[in-house]
Amino acid sequence: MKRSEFIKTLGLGAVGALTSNQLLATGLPPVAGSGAKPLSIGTWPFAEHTTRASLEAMQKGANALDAVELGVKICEADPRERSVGLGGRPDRDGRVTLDACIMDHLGNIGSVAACEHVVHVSSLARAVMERTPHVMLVGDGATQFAKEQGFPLQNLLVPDSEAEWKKWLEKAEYRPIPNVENHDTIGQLTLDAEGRLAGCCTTSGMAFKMHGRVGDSPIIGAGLYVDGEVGAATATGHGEEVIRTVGSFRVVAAMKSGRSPQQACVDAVREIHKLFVRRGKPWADTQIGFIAVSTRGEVGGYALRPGFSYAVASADGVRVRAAESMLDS
Ligand code: SD4
Repeated sequence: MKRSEFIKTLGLGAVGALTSNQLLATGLPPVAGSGAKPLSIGTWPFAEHTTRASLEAMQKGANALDAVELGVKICEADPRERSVGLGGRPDRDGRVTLDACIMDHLGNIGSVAACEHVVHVSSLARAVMERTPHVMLVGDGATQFAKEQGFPLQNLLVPDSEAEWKKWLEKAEYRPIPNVENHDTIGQLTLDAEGRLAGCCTTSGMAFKMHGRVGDSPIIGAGLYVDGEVGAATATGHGEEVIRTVGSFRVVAAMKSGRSPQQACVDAVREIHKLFVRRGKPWADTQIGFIAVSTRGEVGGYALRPGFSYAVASADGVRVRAAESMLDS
């Protein structure tokens, strides 16, 4: 099935299928004086489709939060995307555990980590944000909450991912692969017509990780950060390194002190590299990428090594850009 057909089966690509109430039920006050056009930016080439869907939704009046959730859900539901949602690669015990978080421009946050059996962990993270007094639920507690909230529970391990895991088991040396080949976490940021920002990050994390391992993606400040007065950032790649440096917060903090989104992403990658050097750790197999957007709609993206790309969807069209990198290979 072609991706466009797949999106249609989800009923997500056709934004027109959403009721105007769904699109306009923002519940969020607009930011006064903003003239920003809707824009969305997301990690990796598959974000071409998800950012387009988010942009179209915002062009029809959706707010940034609804639009970002709508976009990443396309990726979560696609079994061909092997690092996100349904079809995600399992941990070393063969269990698919997902991480996700979501944040709006007011500082509302929700997150789930090491969550099993739920495809749309982005929506579950949003439910944590909107329907609990907490900001993060993990493991069985997250799945239990999903059940209580009426989320369907299902097996997320698809045959291709299972076969890959079984092949990996033949050698069974415990070396989870950070990112060079097994990438594809989706981190997406949206800026709506009213100047509101939102972001969401969702992943099955590092392939063949230890059961219970949590990466940066569900951790606010690490995998995602949104400051409604400044900008937003999200990360992909070797989560342990992004957590160590509080990566996405670092990017937004740099933007707050006057750096452009591009400069701020560069700074964050350099800092990670500096800590590798300082700790005497090898970085040959690792990859880290950041993307960022300012409230003015400027965007940036940068990676440790070549191969990272991101999509930008705006009134100018939808484009996948190869990110510049610190290293040559
Ligand atoms: C993690 N940052 O779990 C995620 C993995 C990732 O692209 O981004 N892959 O560490």
